[in-house]
Amino acid sequence: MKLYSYWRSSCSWRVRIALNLKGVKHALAPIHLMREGGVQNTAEYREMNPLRTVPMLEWEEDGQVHRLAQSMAILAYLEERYPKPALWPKDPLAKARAWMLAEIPNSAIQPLQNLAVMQKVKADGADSNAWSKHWNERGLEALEAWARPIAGTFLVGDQVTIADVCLVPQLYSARRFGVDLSPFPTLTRVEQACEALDAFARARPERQPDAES
Ligand SMILES: N[C@@H](CCC(=O)N[C@@H](CS)C(=O)NCC(=O)O)C(=O)O
Repeated sequence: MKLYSYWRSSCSWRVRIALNLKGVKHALAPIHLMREGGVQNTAEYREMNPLRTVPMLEWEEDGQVHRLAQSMAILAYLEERYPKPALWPKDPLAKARAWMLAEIPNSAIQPLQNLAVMQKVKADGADSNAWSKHWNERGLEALEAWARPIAGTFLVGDQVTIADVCLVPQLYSARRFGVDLSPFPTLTRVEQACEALDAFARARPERQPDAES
């Protein structure tokens, strides 16, 4: 399998964690989101992924090339294909909770801090960093409040779930935007537990082949 990824992309990072946890052999194809207007915007990449985003997973099967974009769809596919360890709990309520918590970074924070959105906000004359910081704070407040009564070692009980996979990259982004994480003790405690796992550690931006200093 080949993962089109950018070292600092939080959505790529989610997929890197899942591939590591599930022990799926893969190669990384770095897509530089900033250089020369962004490789994601080239005709060649747009041909493969018209939304011009990473991550994108590519593999060959039965003589055909298959591609998937959108981190949540990729994670769901990996879950079906490589069920162990499961990232969605079996218990219906725990499963829905894990998905709910994952959706806060996925749909209430990351889309608003995405590079293309920040570029547009800046072009329209606003402070794009303050914009992203605001949406991170708002989303993380909600995530902390939902997680506090149900967290164990991880966000939903004592097993890593999809919620943790989305949490760790989001906290990294929040720090980049200058968010004070002290009001979110549950989130930072769970982050520490995740970072102690090799699969999470190996997925960190600075450990990627395209990492920059
Ligand atoms: N919902 C998508 C979002 C993908 C996305 O926005 N990726 C960012 C990096 S985290 C990107 O490629 N941005 C490129 C750009 O904005 O030009 C997913 O979960 O994969």
